[in-house]
Amino acid sequence: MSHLLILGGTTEANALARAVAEAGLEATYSYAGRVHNPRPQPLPVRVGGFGGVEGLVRYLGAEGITRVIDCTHPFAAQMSGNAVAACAQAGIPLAALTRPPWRAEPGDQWSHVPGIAAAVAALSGPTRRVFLAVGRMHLQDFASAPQHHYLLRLVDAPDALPLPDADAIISRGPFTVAGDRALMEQHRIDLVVSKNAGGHGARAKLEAARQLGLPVLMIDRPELPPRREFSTVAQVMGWLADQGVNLGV
Ligand code: 3Y8
Ligand code: NAP
Repeated sequence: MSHLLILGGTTEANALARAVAEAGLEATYSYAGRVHNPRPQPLPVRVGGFGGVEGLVRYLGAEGITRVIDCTHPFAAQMSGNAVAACAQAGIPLAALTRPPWRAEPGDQWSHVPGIAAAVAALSGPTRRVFLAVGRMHLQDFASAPQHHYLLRLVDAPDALPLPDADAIISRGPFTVAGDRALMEQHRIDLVVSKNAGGHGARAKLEAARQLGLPVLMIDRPELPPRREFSTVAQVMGWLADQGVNLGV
């Protein structure tokens, strides 16, 4: 009997959850519990950390998990590293469903930085009007560049902001080019800061920046340990079928 664990939190995870539910497979969708109202899923959902690698190994055994599909965001490096270590320890097959990084296209004005700290360092110059579309968890890092006016986009309303001059938009995406272009014009943005998330859900701001002729500070994704990787739901479903998971219902 198979029981899949989907490490979720992305558009791709949601697409896989739909395919797995339609195939009638036993599966659990896992959220970290980062936001107040995560999107509902067509599968049983669990919310919260596992308790590191050991906690995940215990969970895999206790729940009789037979395969893990890591569909977490490319910047969720700790979860992905834990999944590689725990599945190796538990002898459970692991596959990642991930999306290729965005690549600059003609007309783009990107400069790449290797991480959040380098992005903050790149903001050491005179006051800019910055669209800081990297979420909530790393806002504190940007407090060392308080001279800028920041436009923030957050999933949940913040209690307090660590930045003295900031406007916060509460919106969870996926976003549209027209919406992001209007937002950036309305706020007279002159620089966009983005994680290289890949996928479609947050690409709109990059297209809007190109249309507006704005520079983008692109934060490259962290290194992940080697693991089996797929880029489409169909490839994951094919892997499950090859592993003898009965997809017929
Ligand atoms: C809790 C689960 C869907 C999936 C929606 C995708 C698309 C929109 C792009 C911008 C960038 C950002 C942020 C973003 C994107 C999708 C996808 C994606 C970026 C939800 C979700 C959870 C989270 C967590 C949240 C982080 C934050 C990051 C906002 C659900 C909506 C900025 C990453 O307040 C917080 O603590 C938020 C934390 C991790 C990064 C950060 O550092 O703050 N995502 N995002 C997941 C959990 O609990 O396990 O409710 O759906 C999922 C989505 N976020 O189809 O609806 O798949 O990439 N999420 C980044 O890429 O820079 C927004 O604003 O342009
Ligand atoms: P992270 O830094 O890699 O993980 C930190 C810890 O959070 C993990 O060690 C684990 O706790 C817990 N965790 C993370 N993802 C989990 C999941 N899907 N289910 C159960 N526990 C999880 O992760 P993150 O960057 O905070 O991302 C958290 C969630 O938000 C993930 O679902 C991710 O897909 C989603 N997300 C993140 C981003 C982003 O920019 N980082 C963007 C979009 C969506 P334990 O060690 O206790 O097990």
